Amino acid sequence: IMSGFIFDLDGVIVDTAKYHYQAWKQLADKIGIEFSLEQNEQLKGVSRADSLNKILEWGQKTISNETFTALMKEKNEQYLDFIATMDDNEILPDVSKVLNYLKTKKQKIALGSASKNAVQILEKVKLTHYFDAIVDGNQVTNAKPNPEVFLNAAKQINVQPEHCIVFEDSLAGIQAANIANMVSIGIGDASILAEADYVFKDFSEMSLEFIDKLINL
Ligand code: B16
Ligand code: MG
Repeated sequence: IMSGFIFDLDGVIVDTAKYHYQAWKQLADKIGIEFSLEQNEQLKGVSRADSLNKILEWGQKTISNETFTALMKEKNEQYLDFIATMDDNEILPDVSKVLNYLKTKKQKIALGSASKNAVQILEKVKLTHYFDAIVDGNQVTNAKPNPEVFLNAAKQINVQPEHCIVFEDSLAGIQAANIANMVSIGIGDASILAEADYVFKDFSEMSLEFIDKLINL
């Protein structure tokens, strides 16, 4: 029996949200827009361009296309400076344990992330070898809650969507998994992720018996 396990990256495998926040915050300060942690919450799972659009909207600012491109580049360079300092200590609790368990059970594992920096981040935290397929922001045109990223991942690991399980920390990602007809598992705050089939604070709350249940879907 085999299932496909699709992991979101930011907020599920590593906490890069804090680096996104710092990079956007610096940029927002520079262009004179206020930007709070609560607003950052709304950028989870959202693409780089859509994130900048939201920040500009919040600040009621309009800018030229050239400036928009330049600001995106500036934010990403700042973000990459943070990423450069990452190592495997930044893997979230029990992620490695779950990946190992799935490997010993010969399950298919895929990444389904909106980030264009996903490959680089997996390399930094030394988890690349677990993944049978990596689908990231470079291969997807429709952002979550559109299910494209997860359907694409399912196809690459050759598992029917009904036999795929998605781990996600963003509401948009949970909605994408539900639309794709996959089992949606929220990682994080149950009040934010209420639409998920199951919610866990993190992987340390998930038993191996529960994972066995998912394998035998
Ligand atoms: P980048 P995920 C998402 O990653 C982040 O949650 C979101 O905050 C970010 O804007 C997006 O990636 C794009 O990231 O600028 O690196 O391309 O949660 O889908 O793994
Ligand atoms: Mg995420």
